[in-house]
Amino acid sequence: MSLTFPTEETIAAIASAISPEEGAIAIVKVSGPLAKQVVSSIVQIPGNQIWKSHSILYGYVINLQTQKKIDEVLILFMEGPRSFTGEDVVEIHCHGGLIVVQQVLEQVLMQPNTRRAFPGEFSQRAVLNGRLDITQAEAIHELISARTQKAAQLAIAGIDGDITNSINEIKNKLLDQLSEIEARIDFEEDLPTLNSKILLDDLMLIHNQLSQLISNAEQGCLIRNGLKIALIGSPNVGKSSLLNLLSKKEKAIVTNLPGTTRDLLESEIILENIPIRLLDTAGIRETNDAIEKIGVSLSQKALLTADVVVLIFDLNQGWTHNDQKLLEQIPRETPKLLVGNKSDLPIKDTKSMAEVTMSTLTGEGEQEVIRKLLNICGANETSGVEIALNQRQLDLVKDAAKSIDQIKEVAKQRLPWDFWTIDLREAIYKLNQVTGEEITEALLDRIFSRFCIGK
Ligand SMILES: Nc1nc2c(ncn2[C@@H]2O[C@H](COP(=O)(O)OP(=O)(O)OP(=O)(O)O)[C@@H](O)[C@H]2O)c(=O)[nH]1
Ligand SMILES: [Mg+2]
Repeated sequence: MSLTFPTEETIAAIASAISPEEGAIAIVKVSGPLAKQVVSSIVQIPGNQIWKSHSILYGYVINLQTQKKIDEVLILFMEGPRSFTGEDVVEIHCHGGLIVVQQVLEQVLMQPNTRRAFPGEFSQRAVLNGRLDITQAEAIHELISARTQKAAQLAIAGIDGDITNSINEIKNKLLDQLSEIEARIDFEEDLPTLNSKILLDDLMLIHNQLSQLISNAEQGCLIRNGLKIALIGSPNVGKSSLLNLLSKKEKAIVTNLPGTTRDLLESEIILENIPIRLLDTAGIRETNDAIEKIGVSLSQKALLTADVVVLIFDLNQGWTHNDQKLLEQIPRETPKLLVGNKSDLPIKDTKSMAEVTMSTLTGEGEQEVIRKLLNICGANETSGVEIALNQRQLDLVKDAAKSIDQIKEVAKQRLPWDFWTIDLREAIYKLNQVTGEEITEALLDRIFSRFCIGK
């Protein structure tokens, strides 16, 4: 990477989660040329301990104004370039909770030429100093936000460099093709002619590889971000019962009174590696009850904004006018599943609307509901996904695939070789952006600003 970046400033931030009464240990991370100097001026280190890279010192952080001890700490010094950022890094391991760690950070920030780190700035410096490539830094961010084991596994593959490796493998094939073609442009007489059909076939094989990455990324997106599924229906059909059944706990109040649920209630479950936020909603009906009205309007909103809507109705009552009205409110593009509940009771509706029937009381049909649900979410093949691009990477790979696809047209029209190289170059350029080989400072800022502080 040819970027230069002002890293003469020393930065600091809390690198661990901050939570009241929790976290026995917290970490304040300091990185930059003054890291060691800054930390040594706010700590007292008893005995004959010496500052040595990759070893630990024991001591106290001192409030320099009052000369009082703030905390008993361990200090880990990592001399650059053998550190996460590639710069001198000092970690102060202090006690957790809310107060002490903030005080330690404050003391650090009071030192001259030291400032609070921007979100993602440690990772950004790691990339700029060549310690990580950009896909690895993005994978660290994803590892921390992983909500399922599978999401964590995908992130680790990214940290290992699997994304960069697979992109580079494809890019190198394109570079080979590009150089073959360019040689023909420059020295046509001296070289055997190129067979455009074979070349195009090869390029389409590369296109298939990109398509595979794209479809894996779509699965990966499900694994990482999960889905919001709203349970919608008339009052008393068993929405809360279904939420309880799927989340395996008595989360929602269930009674035989229509209008029991008034608030939105959320439960997170994991199905086939996918984190799913299940929303139980108030039964939707005309009502004069002021509280229920608010609940109904929240339900309407959930119906419009969910990734997937499960419309539940009561088989014992049959498909009602109200159910039909609800069905018509579900946005056309939202995947939906019509579940007929209470199959243990006499079924009134002979010409059932149900895509699947179940009883939340006996559990009958539950597996079928889950199977159908996963199916409409497009989540049946997540286990085969080994690497998954994030949205930024995916957009670029889609662009690259599009450029290669355009070469088909160039070949069909029998345009000169120069035209092939335009699209090939564009595809290579996009792939270089994925791995960060061709990336602007502004773009880099944008990527890292999505990270949280201390990363
Ligand atoms: N027989 C039978 N009863 C059920 C079944 N599922 C739910 N019920 C009963 O139906 C009643 C309503 O269930 P809830 O889960 O509270 O229904 P809801 O759709 O959340 O109702 P509201 O929150 O009022 O909109 C309760 O008495 C449940 O025990 C079922 O599969 N079979
Ligand atoms: Mg309910």
